[in-house]
Amino acid sequence: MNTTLAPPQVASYQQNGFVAHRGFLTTDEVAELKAAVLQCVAEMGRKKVAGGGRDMQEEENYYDKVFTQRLNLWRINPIVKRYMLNPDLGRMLCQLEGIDGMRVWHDQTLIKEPFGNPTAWHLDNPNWSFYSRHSISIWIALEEATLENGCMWFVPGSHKLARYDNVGIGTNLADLFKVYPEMAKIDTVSVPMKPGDCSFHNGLCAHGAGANMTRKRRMAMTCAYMPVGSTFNGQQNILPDVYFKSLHKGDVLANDDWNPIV
Ligand SMILES: O=C(O)CCC(=O)C(=O)O
Ligand SMILES: [Fe+2]
Repeated sequence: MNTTLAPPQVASYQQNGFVAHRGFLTTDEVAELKAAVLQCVAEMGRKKVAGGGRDMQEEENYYDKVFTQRLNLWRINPIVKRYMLNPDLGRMLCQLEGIDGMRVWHDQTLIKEPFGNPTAWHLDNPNWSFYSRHSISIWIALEEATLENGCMWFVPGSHKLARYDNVGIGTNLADLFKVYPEMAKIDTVSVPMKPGDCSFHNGLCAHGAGANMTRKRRMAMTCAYMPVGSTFNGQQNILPDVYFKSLHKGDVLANDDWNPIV
């Protein structure tokens, strides 16, 4: 695991809201993490959230054909946990966001299957149970991500324009730009990746991915992180029902079992 960021990478992240980090995992690490993720996917069947999260099932709708999405694998697999909760990764996240501590929000594998739908432009953080200008995700390519099979695209600087208005990930690629027309005036940037490369993106940076026009899947492992001290905003997202019902708006989300510090 190459957890050293060059100062220009940090500066670029803060300016653009995303940055690529090539060669994050070695070939052996990619093989280990990929096998663990595929094992989890096989165990979970159509269940989307592992380890006691909100009950969500995969269906046959448009969104479920954007990718095979399985969340919180870290809760059922020690190998996934070792990677996603790695303290050196935690230090990188804090360095990028310029803050002192991060908790896991949720991990997710996103497998854009052959001929999978595009991932509409969206913001991540407005979907989650806390609002923060310092939430961050890592997106690790476990297989090659290309322009043909749906690599990630970003709108540089959009994290500075975004509010917490939530348009979700719908079927129209560009619905986000109805809410933020100023973002549609910025040139977008694609980030094709080799296996083991990763990118980081801020939870308010606009991003999406193209369709998979190929007969091979595009497999990624991602994890989202929440700044220590973040407070509950009233949204359930993937929180377990019992925990969700126990929360009041404004409570600090500090459950070390559900959202451990990295
Ligand atoms: O993999 C994709 O197509 C989208 C990924 C994404 O939206 C994310 O990691 O936040
Ligand atoms: Fe996203």
